[in-house]
Order: sequence, then structure tokens, then C-alpha cells
Amino acid sequence: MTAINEVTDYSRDGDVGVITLNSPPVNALSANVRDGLAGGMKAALDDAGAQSIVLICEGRTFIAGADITEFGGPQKGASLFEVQDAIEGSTKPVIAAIHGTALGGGLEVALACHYRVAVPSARCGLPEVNLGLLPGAGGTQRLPRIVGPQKAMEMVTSGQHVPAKECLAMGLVDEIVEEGKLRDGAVAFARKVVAEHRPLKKVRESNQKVEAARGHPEIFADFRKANARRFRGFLAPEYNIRCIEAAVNQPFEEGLKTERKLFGELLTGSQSAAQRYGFFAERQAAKIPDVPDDTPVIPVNKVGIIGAGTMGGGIAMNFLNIGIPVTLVEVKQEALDRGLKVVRSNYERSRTARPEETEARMSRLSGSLDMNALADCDLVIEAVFERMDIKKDIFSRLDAICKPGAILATNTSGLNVDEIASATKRPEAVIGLHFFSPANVMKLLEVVRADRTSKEVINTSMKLSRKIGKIAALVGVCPGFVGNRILGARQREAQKLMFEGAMPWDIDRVLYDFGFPMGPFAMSDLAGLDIGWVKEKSKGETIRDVLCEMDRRGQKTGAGYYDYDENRVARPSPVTEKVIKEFVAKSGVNAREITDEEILERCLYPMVNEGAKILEEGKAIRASDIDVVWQNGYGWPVYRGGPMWWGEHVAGLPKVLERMKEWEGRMGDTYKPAALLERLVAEGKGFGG
Ligand code: T1G
Repeated sequence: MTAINEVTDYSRDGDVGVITLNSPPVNALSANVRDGLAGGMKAALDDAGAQSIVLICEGRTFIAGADITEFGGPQKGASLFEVQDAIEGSTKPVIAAIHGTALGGGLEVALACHYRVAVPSARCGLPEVNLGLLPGAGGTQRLPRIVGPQKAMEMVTSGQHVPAKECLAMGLVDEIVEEGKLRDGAVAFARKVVAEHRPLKKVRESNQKVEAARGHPEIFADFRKANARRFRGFLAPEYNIRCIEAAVNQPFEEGLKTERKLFGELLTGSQSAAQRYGFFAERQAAKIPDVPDDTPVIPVNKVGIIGAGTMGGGIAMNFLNIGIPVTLVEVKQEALDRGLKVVRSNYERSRTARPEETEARMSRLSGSLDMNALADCDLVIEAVFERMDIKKDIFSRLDAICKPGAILATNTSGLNVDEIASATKRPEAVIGLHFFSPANVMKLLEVVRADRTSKEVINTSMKLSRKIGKIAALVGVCPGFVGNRILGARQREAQKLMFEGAMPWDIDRVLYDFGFPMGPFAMSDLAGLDIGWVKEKSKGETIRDVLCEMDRRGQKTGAGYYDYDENRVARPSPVTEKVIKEFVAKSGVNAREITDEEILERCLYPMVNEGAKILEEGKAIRASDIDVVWQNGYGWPVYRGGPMWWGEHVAGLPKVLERMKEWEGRMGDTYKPAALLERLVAEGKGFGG
């Protein structure tokens, strides 16, 4: 065995040369790995005893892409194109041996090889679109030549990781070898290629599938139309489609040039910068500075949930999905029956669970009217009404019932977890696990650390959240935690702007065009304007009161802020406009013209400011955690990074501060700039330091 460099070695297995990469954690195509590949190819081609070459990786996965940390930095080492040309131009067959995930540049390296083999558990994909990019090393030109333009478009615009079995069916891999025996399987396959004199298959030369699509521009038009809603606001999906079009309409080398040009445009754009930031922010959020990764984890093999309502049922599904039995506790039989029935219908409606899986999961779900049924649970999650007295009563009873070492969690969306913990003699076991509705779908989990929560309970909760497929962010105890607290700042401004002359549909349009899935007023109409509204007590004190008194309670009554047609399509309402104008006039406020720019600034800058307050109070570890919360729980468009990233890199903190001060002067200390914001601007720094 020859060490090519610190991450690559070359060895021979009989008459097969083997290039082995070993660059943890995911063999990303760093300069070292590229140099290793170039050196390994040279060694194999110079090795007269090697008749074929296998490229394989140590560790958890085959190459999982270009090294994202190198983007934007100076180009070092061999270029990826040189490496690919050496592989594709090799006079000896080169076989990629795939395990784990061959992604992005990793799959592009494999596509430059003459053959690919994989173990059954392997997956392949070109997920660059999730980073606001496109496959920039020939992937958009080689993939459609193997799987056809339609499938290629689906893969590069979804970023899906395609299982090996499907890759074999599509011709993306040539053979599935035995799990755990990848090297042997690949070497045997390489020998077969030589023994059967199989050609040095260059994907770039297989034009049949792209030529067949030539003269059928409807393929692309239909695809764009079918996905317009999903791609709204994103640049990368469209750029990916253009590259596949180039693969169909241009010769390979020309297509490569188109790909490189479009790749360069995306790489230097703000959308990709935001999405790359998001990639690392998600992984950073899992790291708690004072809770080392090796802090003991409490085994969670049985979960109890109190409250079988919408949240309780959705939460239960997360654990049932990963094989953990759940007991749902309710106070009344019909509420329990209803809760269990909803879980079953959720599974039956969902496309993710096959009937036998639904039965398996439902068999792990039990119900009880007796909280004592939770005595041997490792984790109990309370998901009942947001009333402190009810929660404290439940926690004091759980304290008496649950075994030592059990985690007692509350799903409150903003109540004081320290106070809830004070109802027990084991506050170190109490934590907030704030799921978002629908809890079996929404990715975000706010893990709320109370003053006395132990590090074991925190580490267990963070690790468990990953197991149930959630993106967790650790937050501190304060009203509304991180997500709802910042939402409060935006909602407050939206209401105030309406009071100053802006119409709800103008405010919604500005936020929708910014990239939010829906504006605050359309959201209120969807949820129902009468949440928390009491008819008997209503005195028309707010615009919402007046609308509710007029039975305009939202989509469910066909009218709220908007009017809705029979297909629930919203239209600005002359009735609401009249209500607002009369209300504003009656309150003596001089309504004024408000520009879209002011609406955007007024809705978003206070969010940045509130985020800064959260950071200075230590209620979030880092600004990127706040962005992870807003991207995964509140619809902040990922191509805009998050309120903190956007505030710093797009709006600019000096501008945010200037406006906050201007508004403080004009409208009072609700707009008082956070001390952290003042300091960072004074020091010319950002939230990342
Ligand atoms: N570059 C640099 N670091 C990476 C990386 C990458 N491509 N992928 C993962 N990491 C780090 C990650 O930050 C974390 O670090 C550790 O590896 C484990 O990751 C030219 C332009 C492979 C499915 O988009 O999807 O190729 O936090 O926690 O859950 O066309 O990582 O431990 O310090 O996510 O097991 C295209 C990105 C790049 C794949 C593994 N490739 N990675 O998931 O572990 S662009 C991707 C993933 C490109 C070319 C273009 C996942 C994974 P740390 P992890 P995991």
C-alpha cells in the first residue's frame, strides 16, 4: 500500500488497483482529497500490474460532495475537472464503489468513472439545490444522459437521495454488491469488466436519451409549470432546469460551459450564501457549548404523553415512527378515543406509511385514563391546555408517579418552564419540548432549558430530537421562547401598520413577496380570528373584535380580513377596508400612505432587534440558532438565511439600528434598540462576532 497523501492511499488487490480515500467526516472533496484522487489515478495508471481501478472510501460514506467550507475561498490543489478528466480518460476501467451517500461532487466523480457499484443501503443524489447551487462538475450534463432529462430534473431540483435499488433500475449504478462486502464486490466487478472486455463507458458519449428529448421543449415547460409553486422565490431550481435543457440542446462540452456559467452566478449570489449558512447553522444548533457530546444520555424506550389532542397525537407519532411505544393519557374516554382515532387516520391518510407499517405503529400505541400508567416511562411529555395551574398540577402528580430518572417534559409554547418545574422535587428532570403543529410534520423542536435542567436531560433531548427527525434548537425560558417571542414583534408591527393606514392585504403581499408562505392576516383567517375571542365580553375594542362581531371569523365563515370565494380563494375585502378606516378615524389616528419598503422594514427590523435581545439575555446560544428556529418553524425563506443573517448581511445592522432609533423617537421605547445591536454596530461587528 502506498500513501498518496494523508487522506488517500493506493494499493493493489491482485490485478486491481484500489484508490482508498479516508477524509472524515464525509470524504468531502477538499483540496487534499482532490490531490489524493489525482495522485491515486497516476499511481494506478503507472502500475503495470493493475488492469482496472476501484475508487472506494473509508468511513461512513462515499464522497458526499465538494467541501462546502472551501466555497468562496482560493482554489487550492488539483481542480475537480482535472481529476474527472484523469478518471474518464483512463485507459484502464475505473469503478466507483459506493456506500453511504454519493452526493453532489461525489456522484459527479462517480459519473466520470466508467462503472459504478453500490451496496444496498447506499444512496445517490445531486442535492446542490439545497445549497442554492447546481451540480457544477458535469452532473447536469452526465446525469440526464443516464436517467433521462425528466428524472434528472426531478433529482437536481429536489436534491433527493435515491436508494441504490432505484439507482440500479435507472442505470445510475451497474451492480448492487453484498452489504458489508463492498471492496470485494467492487474488485470482483472490476475483474469481470476486464475479463469480458467491456468498453470504457464514458457517460459523456451516451447521447441517446438527451437526443430523444431534443425537439420536445414541452418537457421543460410542463416541469416548470408543475413546480412553479414549490420553486417560488428560489433561483437555483430554474438554473438547474436550464442546465438540463443545455444537456438536451447542446453538445456535451458546450453544455458544460453553460453549467459552469450558471454555477458561477449562483455561487456568488446571496441566495446560496444564505442556504450554505443554513446548512452549517442546522449542524451548529446541535452543539451545546457546556454540554459535551459525550454527556451521558438517558435511554428512552417508553414514552408517555398527557393530552390526546392535536398536539399530543402528532407528538406520539414521532416516537411510534421510530419504534418507541407510547401511552396516551386523557381525562375522558371519548377524548382518548378521539385522540387514538386521529392518530390512525393520520397514518392512513399519509403517503409515508404502508398499511402494515400503520398497524405496526398503532400496535405500539396505547391509551389510558390513569396517569399511573406512565410510572415506568423514560420520558413523559405534557401537551394540555396552556394554563399554568393545570400544568403545575400535572407535574406535581407526575413527580409522585414517574420512576427516578424519568424526563418530565412540557410542550408549552411559551409558559414559564421554571415555574412548572417548581411543582416537582426533581426540577433537574424537567425540560420544555416545544413541538410545532402538525407535530408529526413540522421539523422544528424548541428544546427549552430551564434553570435546573440537568445536562443529561438536555443532551438526551437534543439527541432524541435528531432520532425523531427534528431539527432542535436549545432555547432559554422567557415569554414565547425564541420563535413566538420574535413572532410577537412582527405581529405587533403588522397590527400597528394597519392602524396607521396600511391594509392587511398590502402587508401580507409584502411579506409573501419576501418569501413567507403566507402573511399574518391570511394566517389569522386560516387559524380563525375567534381564537381566544369571547363573544359575550367583546366590545369592539380592536379591529379583530369588530370583524368577529360581524361574524367574519376567517376562512371558516367565508370572510375575515379577506373575503373568500367557494374555493377559499382570498380577495381584499371592501367590508374590512371600511371597518379599518372607520376604526382608525374613530381613534383619531391620521391614516397615511405607507410604502412597501416601510412595511417590510417595520415588520422585519424589530424581529432582528428582538433576536439581539434574546442573545444578550442568553436565551439562545447563537444567532444562527434563532435563524434555524425561524427557517424550520415559522416559514422564513431559506434563501434569505433567517432574521439574524438577513439583518446582518442584507439589511445591514447599522440600517436596522438607525431605523429602530428613528421609530423609538417617533413611537416610543417599544422600539428601543437592543444593547447588543448598539454595541455590534459601534464595533462594526456582526452577530457571528
Ligand atoms: N462539505 C463540508 N462539510 C460537510 C459536508 C460537505 N459537503 N457534508 C457534511 N459535512 C460535515 C457537516 O458539517 C458535519 O460537520 C459533518 O460533516 C457530518 O455531517 C461541485 C457544488 C452527507 C447526508 O450537499 O447532506 O458538491 O458538524 O451532521 O446527518 O457539484 O452531511 O460534525 O463539524 O450532516 O450523517 C453537495 C451535504 C455539496 C451534501 C451526512 N453535497 N451533506 O449526514 O451528518 S456541493 C451536499 C449532507 C457540491 C459540486 C457541488 C449530510 C450527509 P460537523 P452531518 P449526517
